[in-house]
Amino acid sequence: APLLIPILGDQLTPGIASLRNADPASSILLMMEVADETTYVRHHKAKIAFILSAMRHHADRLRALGWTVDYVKLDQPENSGSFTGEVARAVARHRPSAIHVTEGGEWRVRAMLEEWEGRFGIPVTIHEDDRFLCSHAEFDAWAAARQQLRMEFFYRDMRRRTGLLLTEEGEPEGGQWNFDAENRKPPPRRDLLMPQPLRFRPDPITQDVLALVAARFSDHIGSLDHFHFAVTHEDAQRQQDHFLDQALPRFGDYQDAMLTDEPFLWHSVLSPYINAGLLDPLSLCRAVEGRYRAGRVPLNAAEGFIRQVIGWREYVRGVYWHEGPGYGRRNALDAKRDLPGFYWTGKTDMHCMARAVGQTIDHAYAHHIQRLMITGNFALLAGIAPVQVHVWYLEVYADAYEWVEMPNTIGMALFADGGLLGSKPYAAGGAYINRMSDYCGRCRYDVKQRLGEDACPFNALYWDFLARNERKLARNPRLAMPYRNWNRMSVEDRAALRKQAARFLDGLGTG
Ligand code: FAD
Ligand code: DLZ
Ligand code: SF4
Repeated sequence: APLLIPILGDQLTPGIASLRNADPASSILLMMEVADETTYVRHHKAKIAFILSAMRHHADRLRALGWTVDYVKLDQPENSGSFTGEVARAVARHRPSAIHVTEGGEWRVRAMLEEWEGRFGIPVTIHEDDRFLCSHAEFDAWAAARQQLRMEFFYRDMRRRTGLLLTEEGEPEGGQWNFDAENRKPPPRRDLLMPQPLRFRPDPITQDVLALVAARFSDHIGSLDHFHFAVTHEDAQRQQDHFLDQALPRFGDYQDAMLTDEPFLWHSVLSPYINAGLLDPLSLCRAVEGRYRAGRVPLNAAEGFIRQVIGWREYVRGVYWHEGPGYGRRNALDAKRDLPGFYWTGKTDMHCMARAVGQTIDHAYAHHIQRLMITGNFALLAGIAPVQVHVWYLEVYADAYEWVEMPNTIGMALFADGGLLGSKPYAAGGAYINRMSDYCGRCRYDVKQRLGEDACPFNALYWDFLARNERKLARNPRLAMPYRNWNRMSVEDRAALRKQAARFLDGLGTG
């Protein structure tokens, strides 16, 4: 009897753990397009199209490598609509002796896989996903040894472990672990020489998927008109090389910058490929280091990029699994407001929000500072219920899987975990947005005003956020200065700001 090996939609890596010791002659690989996965949240159309097309291309690649792949398409009439239902049908079809599978990327899927052995009555081996540098046990051991889980210390361990950007003596290149202070330049003026990610023309497989998604998920957010993703390993690799040549040299300088009409700037736009398994994160980091060693990119760019991947990416995954399935329900600041309707349409006269949401609808992409300091910051200041914000981020980005999205949203953007992930909330008024973008110059609001019809909403919201959460946040040493400024204001000024915020918040529609 054969071995049955289900390959999930974000496991599109030929060397995935469950395949490593398997024999192509006696194994059947199962790939499943299922309704449950396309609708457990209402994913952006382009996200669904990317995953399904990448799955179909990957199945062809696996066949070319000699594997037998049993592939279930979404619109097959017998399709049961769930992983467990499809594995049940495959068990009946192939009568396997055992199942091998690589662990899923979220608690929901983990629970399903753990139930299979009892349900099907054959041995089920769940392999750890070793495409990550840090195993569950290693992260737990790291976390157990300390009071606070700070990314910076975790990151240094990952640098030591990989040897990335270390001198021969084992010291950090450039004498410093972290060059973040050199990664905060405001944006330059927009010009035609700014790099753009490659755009890949849909082949017949992708065209089929685009038609399927357009017909079946017409009520999901997002446009398919701008679909540009790579859906094969080769094309993802092309985008990686393009990034290394064109954008990486200035990635460091402009990591936090935002420009109207430049959705991508010097970012890599590689996260969908890394997360689905089309690109290997460690090889990517070694290539980045190679560019630095060859004198082709400055240290602040190479270090900044590598920190995001072996630092932040590994760290948020560790936190997700370490904190357990209840992490997504945390709400340390007791935020209860409904998500405003313009998160779905981009229709708001706040230009920064309209642009960040608008490009999200068009491309299923926004870069980190847009996610954190525009849409995230607004949700934080306005006190939007964390679960609603989490579902939004999980739906709208092509790179979104719970293990990476949830800690970024619940922890980093919303401070809903009470400071486990970040030492203070990333709250900012209009001045920050104005410094890091060209948005405010095109906005109907005046970023310099705090009160009145034309005042930038972020300003009153910022002070209202501090006031509303004074009991919970005033003792945070990193907020001492803003609270001092707040308490220095006159009683009348404070009341006027709170009234301004209340009026704005009362006018937010949901939808
Ligand atoms: P670049 O700026 O080019 O960065 C390079 C790579 O570093 C990324 O491809 C990514 O793999 C990694 N990276 C950078 N920052 C982070 C981070 N904070 N956490 C994990 N990896 C990181 N990233 C996701 O991959 N999926 C998500 O669902 C997701 N949701 C987010 C939600 C919020 C509220 C916030 C604030 C951030 C979120 N991020 C998420 C992190 C980050 O914004 C994206 O990884 C990044 O914008 C992807 O674009 P890029 O590939 O151009 O990244
Ligand atoms: C996100 C997603 C979508 C939209 N569709 C599928 C699918 O049809 N089949 C599949 O195997 N996986 C899909 N995924 C990814 C899964 O929801 C899930 O996040 C991962 O498989 C868990 O590791
Ligand atoms: Fe955003 Fe305020 Fe600037 Fe308008 S003025 S773009 S609302 S920060």
